[in-house]
Parts: sequence; structure tokens; C-alpha cells
Amino acid sequence: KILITGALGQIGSELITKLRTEYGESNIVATDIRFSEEEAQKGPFEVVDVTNPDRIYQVAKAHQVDTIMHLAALLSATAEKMPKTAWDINMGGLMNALEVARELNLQFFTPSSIGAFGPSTPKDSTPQDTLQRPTTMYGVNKVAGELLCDYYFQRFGVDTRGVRFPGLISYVTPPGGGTTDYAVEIYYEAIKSKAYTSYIAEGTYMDMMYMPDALHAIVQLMEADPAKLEHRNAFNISAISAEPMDFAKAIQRHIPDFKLSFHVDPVRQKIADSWPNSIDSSAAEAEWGFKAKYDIDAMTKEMLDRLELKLK
Ligand code: VAH
Repeated sequence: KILITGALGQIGSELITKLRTEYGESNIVATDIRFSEEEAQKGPFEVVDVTNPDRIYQVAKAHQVDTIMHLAALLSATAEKMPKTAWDINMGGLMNALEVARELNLQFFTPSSIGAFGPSTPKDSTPQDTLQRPTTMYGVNKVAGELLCDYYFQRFGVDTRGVRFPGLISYVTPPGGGTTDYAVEIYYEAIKSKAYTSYIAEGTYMDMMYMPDALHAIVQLMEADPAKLEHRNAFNISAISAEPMDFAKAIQRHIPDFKLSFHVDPVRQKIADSWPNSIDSSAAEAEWGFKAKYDIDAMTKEMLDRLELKLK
């Protein structure tokens, strides 16, 4: 049985659906800081504020879970607006969840991000093991989180696992407060108005991935043979390295008169400029068989088809 924190977020909202399909509805305990009647209709749902350690313990114990997937966090742009709150949630929440995993001997997943890299990290085909001096609070949280999860494995034997997600693109639940959110908004606007003004400048490359590939990676890593894992909590994974014009061109293959313009947001541009252009996923490929299925054209076709239905 799996407890998910942040179940109403961009990843969580789709991960609970995928896990209910994989493992059965009654085996997935969805939790978030607010109640969701809709989700509670589909399976166990509990209100959990991850800054309250006793609440995580109480719900994990009551439902007798054997795994925690900890997704509750503030993303990069929000974290820059409220760095102290971001530390309290991103680090306090992670420590609380890890402590419960230690006390109840649970398997543990939490994502890191390409945001764990900084301006001094090699930007092209960023290696699995390299310099990590991020310049954002989110990046500080992600590097510290990677190290904390490694520590809980080495010191307490907690089976912690994680990946560094690139920007995730999905049509179910929009992301909140991310830097890569432009790559989601562009599809919504392509359907709604056939035009989008990007807050990220032309030519700014970042790694991206379609949500189904991200969800498959989580299940695949959690089911991997631990003896094969040289790394644990910060596997580089990626599918697509793209800049705003790449998305515009892919969209124009379906909506020829789609127009992309630019109005750069200096805060989020600065964050994006500090991140890699492309990362090397070879460790994940070698240690647990990671392989992304969707390239930008396959993702674009599916995103536009699904949003056409959703936004009608
Ligand atoms: C963000 N979508 O923009 C998240 C993610 C790599 C990007 O961490 O903050």
C-alpha cells in the first residue's frame, strides 16, 4: 500500500490514477493539504499537512502502508517568492516523511529536479555525477533533499529512491509556480487562442518530459532490483531538450496559424538560465532500464488532442 503526499499536484494527481490502475484503488492512500471530494470518491483520501510529522505517521500507520511517495513541495518560482516557507515545506516536509519511512520501515520515493543544478554545472548533456551549486531556494532544497535521502539509505537503511525530473508537461492538472510551466501553458493557449506569449526567452533550452513517461519512470524505478542501483535518489532522466520555438513549430504542424510572442519575466528567465540545456540519462538507462517514449511531436499531438476535448 502506497501513501502519496501532494496528491492534488501536477504529478500527484496523475500518479494516483496510474498507481490505482497498477496496484488497485484500495492500495493507494492519496493525501494533500486540502480535502478533495472528487478524489475521495475514487479511493482512500486523507488531509495531511507534511509540516505536521505526527499526521504523516498517523495516516501511514492507520492505513498500514509499505511505501511513501512524497510529492508535496513548492516549485521553483514560488519558492523564490517565499524562500523561508519553501525551506519549511520542502525540507521540513521531506524530513518528516523520511522519519516516518524510517520508523515504519517504508520504501520511499521523492523527486529531485534539473533545478538541482546551477550556473557552474556543465550545461550540455549534464552528467549524472557533477558539480551542483544551484542559485535558487528550490535548487538548494533539491540538492539537500538528494543528500538527505542518500543519508537515510546509508545511515538507516531506508530504501529511498528518486529521479531528477525535467520540466513535466501534462493536460490533467496544470503545474503551479514552476519555471517550466510555459511549456504547459503554450498548449492550453494554442487551443484557446492560437497564440501564446512566452515569459521564457527564445533560444532558452531546458529538459522536458511528457507526464506518462514520468509516471512510468517512477513505477519502473520503485520496482527495480535494488542490487543494480549504484545511484539512488537523483537519477538524471530526460526525454526532450527544447526551447519555446521548438514547441511553437511542433504546434504549428497541427495549428498552422499558431503565433508565439515573447514577454520575458526576468525572475523566471534567471532561474531557467541557471539550469542545464540538456542532461545525460545514461545512469538511469543502465541501472534500471529508463527509456522515454514521447518525443516533442508525439507529446504535442496527444496534448492538443486531449486539450481539445478538455477545453471544449
Ligand atoms: C519547476 N516544473 O519549474 C518544475 C521543475 C525542472 C522544473 O522543477 O520548478
